[in-house]
Amino acid sequence: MNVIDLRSDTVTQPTPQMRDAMYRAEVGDDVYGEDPTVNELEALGAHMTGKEAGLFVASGTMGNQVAVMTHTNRSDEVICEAESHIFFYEVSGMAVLSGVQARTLPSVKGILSAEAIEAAIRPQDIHQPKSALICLEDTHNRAGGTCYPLETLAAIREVADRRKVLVHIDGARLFNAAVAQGVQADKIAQYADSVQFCLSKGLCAPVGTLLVGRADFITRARRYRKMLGGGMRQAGILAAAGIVGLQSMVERLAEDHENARQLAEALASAEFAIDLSTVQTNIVILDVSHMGVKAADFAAKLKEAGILVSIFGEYRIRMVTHHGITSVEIAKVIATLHRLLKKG
Ligand code: TLP
Repeated sequence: MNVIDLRSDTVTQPTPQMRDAMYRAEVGDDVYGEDPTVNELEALGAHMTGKEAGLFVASGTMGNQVAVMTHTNRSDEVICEAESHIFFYEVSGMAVLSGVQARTLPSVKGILSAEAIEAAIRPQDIHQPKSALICLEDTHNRAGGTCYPLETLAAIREVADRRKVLVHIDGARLFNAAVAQGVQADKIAQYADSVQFCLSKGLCAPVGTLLVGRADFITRARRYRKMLGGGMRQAGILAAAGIVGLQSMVERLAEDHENARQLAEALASAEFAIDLSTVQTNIVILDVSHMGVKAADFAAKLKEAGILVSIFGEYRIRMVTHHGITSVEIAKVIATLHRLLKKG
């Protein structure tokens, strides 16, 4: 049986063009700054996001944590959304590695408003932590791949500047947001002091993330990457695939969005509980509570039918479209879900 893997876009395989580029990559010792392919990738990522410099790190988690380490001091507070990856899925990294406290805010579909953020910024008071950093997630994973409207980002930037707080964007899926909004990534990144974006998700590279920002920020971040053991040597082998990802895999993300939309619309019309307004990119979140089953049991039934999904809560299932999923697979998933719905 051919398995249809909708657990995540992290399961994507490097393309033949990537494998070829990896095979041919010119490499050097990146801790000495001598890997030409890593240098090229960092410059390309910085250019595409309108930032001065870039840093190739092992993962999105490392990109987020190095950013927090670089932007904050011990005892600071970081404002983030209540279900953001940086708070929800990074093993309390910011508390452990940076010695900071998270101030989590509820949101509407993953999107924080400038007003809510401003209300959470602390006054100067010897008893209170300093609000040092705002972390936004674009697209927002647990909210179903939602994008920050550019005007919301602009309003948040205005608050951040006025209240002297920095902004980091967890853009693990930054290019999904850019493609969905019909803009270049720099139009989003312009509102942040730093952005991390993953090469290993929809862009299909096997490993890696770029952290981008001002040159002095990246110089300091490079030391924290080293501290975490993330100074890699002939990493150009990996960076080569990232370059191919950035150069040739961005526009095609629209296909993944189209497939997610088709899937979501077909399921919504069959009375599955889906909030179509959140299906803006490549993620579909399905609520199975009204079917009288738990997400784990429903996922097990899907697995028997050859479809893998992620469990995102007691009654929530996540399906992610990506390069390995064509409209043919989407049609099969729709048919299987219809069958399961009828069986109850
Ligand atoms: N997300 C993974 C899981 O960890 C949930 C996934 O399958 O979606 N920020 C965001 C918004 C993410 O979605 C992820 C990965 C990360 C950061 C971390 O990236 P990695 O896995 O490279 O550390």
